[in-house]
Amino acid sequence: MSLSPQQLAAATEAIERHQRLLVVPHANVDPDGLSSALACYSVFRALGKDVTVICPDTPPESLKFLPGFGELKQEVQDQQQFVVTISLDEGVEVDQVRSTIADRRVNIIVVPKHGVIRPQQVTVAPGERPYDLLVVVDTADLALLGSLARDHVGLLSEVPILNIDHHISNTRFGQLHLIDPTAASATEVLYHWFTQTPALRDRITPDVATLLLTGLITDTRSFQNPNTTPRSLEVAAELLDRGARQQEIVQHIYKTKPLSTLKIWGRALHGIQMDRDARIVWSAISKEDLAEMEATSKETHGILDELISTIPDADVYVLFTEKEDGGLKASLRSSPAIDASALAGRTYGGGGHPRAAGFSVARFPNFHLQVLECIQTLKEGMKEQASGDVNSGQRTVDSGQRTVSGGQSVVNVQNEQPKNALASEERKKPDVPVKGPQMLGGKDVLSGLSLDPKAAGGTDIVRGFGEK
Ligand SMILES: [Mn+2]
Repeated sequence: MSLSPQQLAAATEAIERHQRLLVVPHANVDPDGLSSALACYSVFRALGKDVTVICPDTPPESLKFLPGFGELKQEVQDQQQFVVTISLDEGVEVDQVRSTIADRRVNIIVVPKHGVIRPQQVTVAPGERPYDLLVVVDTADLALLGSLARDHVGLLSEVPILNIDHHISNTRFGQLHLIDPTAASATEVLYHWFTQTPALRDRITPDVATLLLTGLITDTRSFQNPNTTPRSLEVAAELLDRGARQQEIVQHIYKTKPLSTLKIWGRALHGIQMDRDARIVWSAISKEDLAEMEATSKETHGILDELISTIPDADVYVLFTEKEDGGLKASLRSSPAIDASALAGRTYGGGGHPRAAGFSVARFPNFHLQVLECIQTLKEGMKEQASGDVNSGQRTVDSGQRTVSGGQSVVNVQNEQPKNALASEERKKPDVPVKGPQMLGGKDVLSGLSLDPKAAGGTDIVRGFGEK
């Protein structure tokens, strides 16, 4: 599915008709979301619009190189405006306007030069909102805007929304849609729109091209993911032609990782466990690991994709992270054999997408024991799915230890949007390239990672944890 000329024209017309634009990506922003937002910022500004671009969280340091990064605001200014209007009679001029606030009363004092102002000439009405159009990018569901969605319900419901996305799971919120699930990134959708529209085509400066290419490179993992289409490669080539600075992107995204991130990745890779019979691979990062490596739980982002590409011979991949403020976050990826979203939902009330999902556990006495319990539960869930017995085994929450925080899991889900792997699934391609062990020279994959294969063999799990 691609975008119709009518959809593109409607989006362009919306931009032309409105003046005060607010551009937002999803919370837990990723490079595609941020690049899309900044590309919109740049292009709409060039059209003479007043544009505010929001990054709902602290933007990652690694993305500081993105053109326009300094323009990002974190807070939406959306205070109510209340307007008192006085319609003046012919010939009446105003000499002074003053206001006082006292005893919880606001008094507006209008002194006419001559003539009279009568009460019936006064009207009151809510003023205009600071924004007249919202452009939401790379966001499958409004809830994924996080605090912005919670704190600005009025804004989201009253101001028209242009929804630009490439997730097949997009809920089609808003009044105008540019949603193309066959696009590898939100920036690819933007590229299509901009190049098909004469008024926007010339606005693709080398800076904008760099932004668009950043989203494309990161959402395809440098064109490694199966969501990479001939079209994405063409778009990349055209962006290079338009002056996109590919080396700058690669340098900043892939070749500059803080030491803390490398250390925490090392810890996660070293701690890989695998149950060969159950075909599940996992690793766990505790609060102590994070503190020791001076890393944050956000730095574990990306480890799972690394796990999948290095250990292809499993059905479920899980990364458990103990969060700084307590609680556990589990991120799941799966082969086509397992529906990760159903698995996360049935076991721990989480959710996500068929191939990428997540869940949270709010409280537990011991992180590592909780991880083992989760693995056991997930294995049971996998068995149920394999046997097609999807209606039994709904887990009951025992003794209140395990509570799933709704808000947290919503945020997780965005994290777990596969880089549009879903769109490729539509095209009936396998998401994870089927690589047999022979591709690793017939050697045990785990020994290839210089891990003790015994400790990772599934039987020695507890001992593995006991060492920590
Ligand atoms: Mn994206």
